[in-house]
Amino acid sequence: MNKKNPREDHIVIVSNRLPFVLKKSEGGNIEVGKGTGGLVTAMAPVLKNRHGTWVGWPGYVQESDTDETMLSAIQSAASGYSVKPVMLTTDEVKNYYEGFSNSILWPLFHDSTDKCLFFPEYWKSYKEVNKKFALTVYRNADDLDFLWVHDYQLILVGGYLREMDIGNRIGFFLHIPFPPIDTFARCPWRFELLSAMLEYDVLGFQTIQDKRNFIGCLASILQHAGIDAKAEVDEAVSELQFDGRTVRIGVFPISIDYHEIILEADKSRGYKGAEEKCGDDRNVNLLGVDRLDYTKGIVEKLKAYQRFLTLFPKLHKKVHFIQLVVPSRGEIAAYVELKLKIEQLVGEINGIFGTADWLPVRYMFRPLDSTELISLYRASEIAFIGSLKDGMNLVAKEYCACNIDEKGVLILSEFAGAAQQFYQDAILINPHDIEGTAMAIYRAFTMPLEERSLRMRNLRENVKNRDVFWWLDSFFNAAIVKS
Ligand code: ADQ
Repeated sequence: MNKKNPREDHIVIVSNRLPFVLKKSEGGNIEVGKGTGGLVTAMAPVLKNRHGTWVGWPGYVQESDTDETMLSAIQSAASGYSVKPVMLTTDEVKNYYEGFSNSILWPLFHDSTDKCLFFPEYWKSYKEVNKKFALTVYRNADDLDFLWVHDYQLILVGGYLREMDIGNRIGFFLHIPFPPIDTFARCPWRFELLSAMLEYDVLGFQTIQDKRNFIGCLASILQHAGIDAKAEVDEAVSELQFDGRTVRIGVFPISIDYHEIILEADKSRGYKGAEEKCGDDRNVNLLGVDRLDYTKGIVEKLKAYQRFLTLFPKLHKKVHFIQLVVPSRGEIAAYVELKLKIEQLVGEINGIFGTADWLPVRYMFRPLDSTELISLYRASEIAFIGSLKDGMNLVAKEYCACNIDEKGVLILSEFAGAAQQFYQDAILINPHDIEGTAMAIYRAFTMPLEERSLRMRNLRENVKNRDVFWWLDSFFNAAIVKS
């Protein structure tokens, strides 16, 4: 039976992390910082606009049941909505978060099965923590709230809510790609994960390819188990019948708060970026902004840049590659190794090509505040995005929005979800093709101003027309039952 339509001005968002991080300093003081990452960037303006409740983990391990100071700091960090923290123990962080979420689902969904550690204790903890999140939602939701669960860490929450017999409509949005059957089928818990996804009323994916992969997996895995779960891929929002309910499956490419970011970008007009000259006389900042992650292709970008410097010695000193990396998942071995590899390559490139007055790569490993980040977007003539696999990639959208002068160039991996939206106006690259990517940097560098402006104007128009509120409305429209 389909549930009552939710009110649109009150949402319960359920995500692994709350949109800020709390830490206890050595002196015992509580520090509240802004969370980073794409989900927070996208969802923070949504709750500011619609109000509601955010259920999530505040990012620290609970020391005692009565950590009241921490709990009140959590609530005061949120403005315009209420916060319901889900506390995790050290074991849960290890097994549910670092384990099942980030050492099974993350690599599995990003074509990196060599990094998957299919440990049963991870699965056990994943189930327990998902149940914990569901219980927090159950205790805090009103009848007409729309319950909106986010991302791969919480796939089972919808199913647990159904077991608790909750009457609300429940949606799920997957921020990362959904893998093809050959990859997904390797997961020992494939059947449980897929069936759990069908417990939602509406399922959202970033791209048509993700939706196609999901429907392909349903057809293969569930139908082999004797469950009829057929859906057409080509419908804008496909429907399938499962357990007496209708499940809607749609594609909703996530976006940014375009108007908010251009207001900020406008303020940073005074920032002196690289000088604008013509042809080979230009001085150009090539900018990379990524979370530390092997899926972002940072190593491949550095190799391509190294190749570019080898191929075009005349352009030395004219190009400055600024690579920002925001720390992420530092407890997981693959991320520690990646950081070392990046630092080694940066050192190698600067050692080989650098001079007393030119550092070919400027590397920063820290989160930047939004003013600094936006200034860098504005001051960079080329954005360089080389994801090996990426759900969407909001950096591409942020860069275009901030490019108020409309002279910048977007180099974008064809394996980022954003490429399906920007393929006509970005320079698309295959990040595995180091030679081709080096040539793409050259092409961006030498692109005539007229062509750059035309492409960037189109890109910005695209982001403006499909901002985060457009995304929200599209998802909501699919969630509502039309009588
Ligand atoms: P992420 O993998 O985190 O998101 P992305 O979409 O690029 O990837 O978002 C990164 C966010 O972090 C951006 O808003 C960016 O501004 C910010 N950021 C990056 N480096 C930073 C730095 N040094 N300092 C400050 N901020 C920094 C996941 C999926 C994506 C999907 C989003 C949203 O992996 O594919 O686009 O969710 O659905």
